[in-house]
Amino acid sequence: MSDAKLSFPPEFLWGAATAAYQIEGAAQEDGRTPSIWDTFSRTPGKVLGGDTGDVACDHYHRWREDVRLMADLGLRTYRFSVSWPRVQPTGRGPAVQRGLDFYRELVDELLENGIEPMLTLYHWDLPQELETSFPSGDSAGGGWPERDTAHRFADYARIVGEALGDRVRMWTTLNEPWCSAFLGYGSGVHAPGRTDPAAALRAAHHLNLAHGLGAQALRSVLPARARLGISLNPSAVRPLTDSAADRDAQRRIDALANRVFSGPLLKGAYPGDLLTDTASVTDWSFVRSEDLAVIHHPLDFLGINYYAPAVVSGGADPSAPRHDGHNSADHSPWPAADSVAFHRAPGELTAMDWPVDPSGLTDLLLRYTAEAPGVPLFVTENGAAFDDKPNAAGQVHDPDRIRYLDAHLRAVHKALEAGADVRGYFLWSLLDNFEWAYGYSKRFGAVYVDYETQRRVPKSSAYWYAKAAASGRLPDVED
Ligand code: GBH
Repeated sequence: MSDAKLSFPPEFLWGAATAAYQIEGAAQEDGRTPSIWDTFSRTPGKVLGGDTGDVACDHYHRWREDVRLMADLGLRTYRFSVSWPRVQPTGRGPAVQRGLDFYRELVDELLENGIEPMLTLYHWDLPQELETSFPSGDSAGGGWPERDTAHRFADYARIVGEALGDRVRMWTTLNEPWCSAFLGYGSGVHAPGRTDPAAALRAAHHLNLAHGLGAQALRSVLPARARLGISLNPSAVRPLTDSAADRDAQRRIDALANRVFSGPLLKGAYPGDLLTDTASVTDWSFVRSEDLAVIHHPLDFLGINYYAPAVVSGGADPSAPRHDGHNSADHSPWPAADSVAFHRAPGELTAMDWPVDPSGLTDLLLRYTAEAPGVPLFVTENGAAFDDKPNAAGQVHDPDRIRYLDAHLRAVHKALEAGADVRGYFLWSLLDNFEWAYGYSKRFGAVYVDYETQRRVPKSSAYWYAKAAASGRLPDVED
């Protein structure tokens, strides 16, 4: 692997990412109310080990130290999310000044250290009240299946935009709406844990609408220099064989994973095959024709989150056990796709049992270069969990993660060479943190967190990445 060191454009932004519920803790401080993840993590059996985000990395109190860490590592950008229930408890009505001040102080500290903030408005922590109490009664519950939630999101976007628009340039509305819709309301492995395929599709549409209404609200309050995007987790989905059945399975999952978002966002329409594939589940009458123009809002950039590819085949026995990465779930996250079987892609496995295959990242960057011509791309998340442990000297050596990062940055470089306009890369994650349904059992950080003492220990991958950020070239990978 010690061929010519690959170099990246000088203005390439080297960053790291986190999300509010995964790191902040302080769940009940300064007027914050519960989000759907507080409720879900308190529901027995939903999160491994009964873990919650109550304390997490205690970032709410240690943010200065964490910014110093980023500065020491030479990061040029930091992607974080705002906790909706910290800023607008219950998701309706006036903002809590203290909540906004927390993010303002964080942003100022970043800027003072020369680190450009990228702010995500929604990384899955919906105020519980919006899930529980909902006005129209036209769906079986509240939350994202309910149209009103998209309007509540736009109000919240305006609040944060007004408060921080003078200092934050890069804004993203949603993180991975696929997960919110299909893991939250379909398979039920994420909050709020509902398992209703029709609700999942309604949620997907109302998340799209929230993005569009949120983007309009932001444009009305942000200065012209602001840049506005969304982070998707498109699936690099491949057919197991070249058979017609497997290629059709690929098409079907591509519609449910990718085109359900990119269709309205980039073309102003849902794909016809998605509507027919899912006709047994819903008639899509919740989509109003005027919604599509709202969602089809010009993006200043598109964020791609990538971890691993998927391999599918068709013609499966719908009653056979599934292997789609949600083995403990009784319910599929893929509406009307019971005939699709998921297979383990080849490659070394991470601690999540996800295969290491960087080629999917190159493929996706080139695909979205073609589908969103002229729209700059960011890799807004990429990284891996491994079984990291401090050695006797207290250091954490993680050569697997260095190899993973090196391989995926090479995949980004390959896309750059082939013409993709990739402006930056955010390592997931800055810190070990609350890994959703897996609690604290999975460590994605470049920095190790001792949850007993809250001590942060940069892993060897953090030093490797710091060298890359400083030089714009990939350092050697030693095993
Ligand atoms: C991201 O989610 C999140 O944004 C972040 O908060 C999280 O900590 C991080 O990644 C690590 O998990 O074919 O059903 O098996 C990524 C979630 C992981 C969801 C891969 C889809 C495989 C799809 N995605 N998963 S499936």
